[in-house]
Amino acid sequence: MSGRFYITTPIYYPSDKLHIGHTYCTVATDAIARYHRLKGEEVLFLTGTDEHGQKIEDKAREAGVTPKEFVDRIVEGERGVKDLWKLMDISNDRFIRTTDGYHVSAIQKIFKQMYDSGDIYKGTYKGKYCKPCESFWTESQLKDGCCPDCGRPVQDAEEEAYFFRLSKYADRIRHLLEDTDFLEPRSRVHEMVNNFIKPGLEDLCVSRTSFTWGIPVDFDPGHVVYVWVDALSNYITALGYDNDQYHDFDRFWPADVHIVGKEIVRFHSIIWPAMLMSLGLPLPKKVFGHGWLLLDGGKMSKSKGNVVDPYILAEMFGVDALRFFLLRTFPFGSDGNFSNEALINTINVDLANDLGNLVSRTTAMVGKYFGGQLPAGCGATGEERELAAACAAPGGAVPFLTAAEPEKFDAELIALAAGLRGRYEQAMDQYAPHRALDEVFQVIQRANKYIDENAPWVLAKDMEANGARLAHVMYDLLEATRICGVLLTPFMPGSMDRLFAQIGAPADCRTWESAGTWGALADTAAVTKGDNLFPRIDLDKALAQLEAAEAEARKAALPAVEVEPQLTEPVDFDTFCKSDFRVVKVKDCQSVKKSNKLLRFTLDDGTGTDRQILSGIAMWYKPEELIGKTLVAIVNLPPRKMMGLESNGMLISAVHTEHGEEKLHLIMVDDAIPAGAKLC
Ligand code: ME8
Repeated sequence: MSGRFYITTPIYYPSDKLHIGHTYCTVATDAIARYHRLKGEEVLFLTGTDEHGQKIEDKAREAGVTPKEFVDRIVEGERGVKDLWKLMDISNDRFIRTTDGYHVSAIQKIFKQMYDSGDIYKGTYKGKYCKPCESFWTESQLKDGCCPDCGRPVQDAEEEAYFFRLSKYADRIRHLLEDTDFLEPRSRVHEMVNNFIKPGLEDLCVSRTSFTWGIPVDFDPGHVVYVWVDALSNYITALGYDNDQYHDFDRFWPADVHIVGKEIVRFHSIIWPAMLMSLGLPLPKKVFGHGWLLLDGGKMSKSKGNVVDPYILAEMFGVDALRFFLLRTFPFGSDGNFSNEALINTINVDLANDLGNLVSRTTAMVGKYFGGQLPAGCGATGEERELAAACAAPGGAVPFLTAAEPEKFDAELIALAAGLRGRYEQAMDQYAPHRALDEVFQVIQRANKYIDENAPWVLAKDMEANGARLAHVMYDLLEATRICGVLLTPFMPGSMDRLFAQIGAPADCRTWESAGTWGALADTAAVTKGDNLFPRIDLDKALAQLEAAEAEARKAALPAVEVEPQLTEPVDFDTFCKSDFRVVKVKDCQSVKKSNKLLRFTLDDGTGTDRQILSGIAMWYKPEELIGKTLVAIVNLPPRKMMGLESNGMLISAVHTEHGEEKLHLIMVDDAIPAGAKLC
């Protein structure tokens, strides 16, 4: 198998930390890229970050840094985009940042090329702009007066701008969408044609003058290139189009597939092909629009406060378990509801129970009954190899199985496992990783059933009579496990390495070729029972831990120390002097019944009569630790009743916020200062 495969993810906005929804898209693309590498293809997998636009300019201003400093922190900084992809074992070959110099100058050339050919012209933009989506809309495209993508309010916009003649390409785009399989799943084609093409494609505003954080139009200072023209072009600039940074354009363009989320299908299936047509370049072979991961039925977004942190999940459950869950659970083209419970259940059922048990039972039995090595000659028979070859042949159906038990069990397992690669390939080629995984798990489940059918522990009771049969059963289990392991590698690369080590599968038994061959594993392979590949997770305990970890992370994301801003309104000196601050000594301090806030102080204020003050500080101090302390109080406030008790004055404390949590410190002064001393 050979050939080239160029696959891309969308390039991410580094305006906030990435969440599990972004991770879903990149993990899916990674599994598809790894699948093509497994098949022996030369793969170029591109991802990156889309760093321009008003949203980022605004966020940087809020954070008090330059836009470049802002994006640098999110892309390159600790737990940033690059760190996340490393953690998730993403095997991208290239990472583009749209602030990279070569991309910036290439965009200027691309823009000029379209201008020179007459496809970009100058006009006046009047319309609606959705700032969070960085999208322009016409009145008729709005949904209830709001952005049709995110539902947020839009702003009026009018300015001199450049336009791209999108309307000119309407017919060709319609043909591309309706008459080819350029865009999948098919349901997205109807969406595009009905919502955008049929109402009439209007020319697209492709420059802005109201902000500066973008790629300047070099022949007209003051204009910056519309962020989507800049972003979409990453797929060709990262190959070296119009730049000398890379030299892969001729080898890898057109792309085999752009994997994108459903809300950006419009940009990829209408605007991007039109831009390429204008540049006279071939079109990508496919755009696949996957669904969203939803939380409680809504799209994940930071603004809704329901972000699920992939770092926390990967650290708690393991990177491979998380990767697997995302692709096993949600049909790739549709939306799916994410929940921590579903994640844990999938790990327990599929990975710990089905796969984990198969591996640990098999390796343990080979250890127990054969000292970790099966006898030579126990492997696949000639007949079995023939059966497997018939099932593995393209379009090969399972022949009618005539064998009697127990050979019937062998034949069924072999037939199912031998045909697996073909079924898996078909699903992967249709961008249905969930179906590919389903096929693998049918074999895993069949293998577990095969253990019960053969009851090796019964065979082992009489090794002299049954030893050869038992060895053959063990071999079949190892071989079925190996084939599943090869096909699971694109999904869980790290764990499959460990699996192969346990079943003694060398490099040539981990290949695509070998996944289609029953009997590739040597019958005398050295088998070792290692640690459980996927330990079972206690649901309740893990949910509580997750909640605590998420609360901790939320807290850590808040500023370390915050103090209230100082008042700027002046107070005249005489007014200030009317406040009477005195040193007081705590004679007694008690909690107040039925209140978890108040403490009741009995104070010596130097007058000879005890003063009672109630203070809402029970959260920070225990009453007994305050007895004998020297504090400061304002003593000329009018009396106030709290919980039926009178308070005469107020104790003075300092307050600030630490990681979102309010902290309070009573002002304590030198014990040598006598009660009643006035503060001035
Ligand atoms: O759109 N479920 O960047 P982005 C599934 N910069 N996928 C999700 C998701 C969710 N809950 N949330 C986000 C952009 N995504 C542009 C792309 S490409 C030239 C420019 C997906 O960071 C989303 O659908 O907002 C998109 O495909 C990707 O994450 C990046 O989103």
